[in-house]
Amino acid sequence: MNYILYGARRSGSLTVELALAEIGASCDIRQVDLEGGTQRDDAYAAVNPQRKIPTLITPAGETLTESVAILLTLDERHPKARLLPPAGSAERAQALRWLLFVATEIYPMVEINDYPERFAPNSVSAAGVREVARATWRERWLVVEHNIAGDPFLLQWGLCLSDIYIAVVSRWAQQDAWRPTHIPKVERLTAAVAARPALAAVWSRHRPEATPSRFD
Ligand SMILES: N[C@@H](CCC(=O)N[C@@H](CS)C(=O)NCC(=O)O)C(=O)O
Repeated sequence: MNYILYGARRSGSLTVELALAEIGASCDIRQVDLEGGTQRDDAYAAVNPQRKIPTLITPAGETLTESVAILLTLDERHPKARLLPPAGSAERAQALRWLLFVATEIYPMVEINDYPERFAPNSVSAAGVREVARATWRERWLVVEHNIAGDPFLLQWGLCLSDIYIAVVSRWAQQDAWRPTHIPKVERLTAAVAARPALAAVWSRHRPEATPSRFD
């Protein structure tokens, strides 16, 4: 049986799809219509109680949620793919440090950007809440930018899961005009992820051109 990935174009499920491509594992994609809000349906909540994507069903039938948990599980189960530096190494510690920074400090801003009304009490404007999220977003990406130690990847060690995560998440929140001048290392890293032979086909399926969606 293949992996089954619940996801949507350009969304967080792309991190998992890219990791599976790097592993060389095939997966069946089940599209979730974020624009139509089907992730909120009870049928999908039975798959992922948080009503978000990604969700990965393993060949053994286990349900995995939370993008970082999924990626770390894939690394454990496919050691030959070298998705992270070796356990116990200084490089792995840095890879985990920045993977978790993006997952916990930056990724949550995108929910505020995409759905500001969820975070705006009655008297507060949703547009104002979104602006705060975008300012925080930019500030935190600068922290990542200044800690990219490799060229083009995060670490001199070479591509790891943190690069895939940085490439996918950095495209969001409508910051296309800001990124090239402020976070050029993130841009170079993303271009290298997109051009990697094992990943290029998946990347260009999600981002064939610059057609923005509400979730970019
Ligand atoms: N902590 C979760 C966050 C997942 C997440 O926010 N996914 C977004 C798509 S990138 C989503 O499903 N949004 C739909 C919603 O919030 O209704 C993870 O890392 O998997």
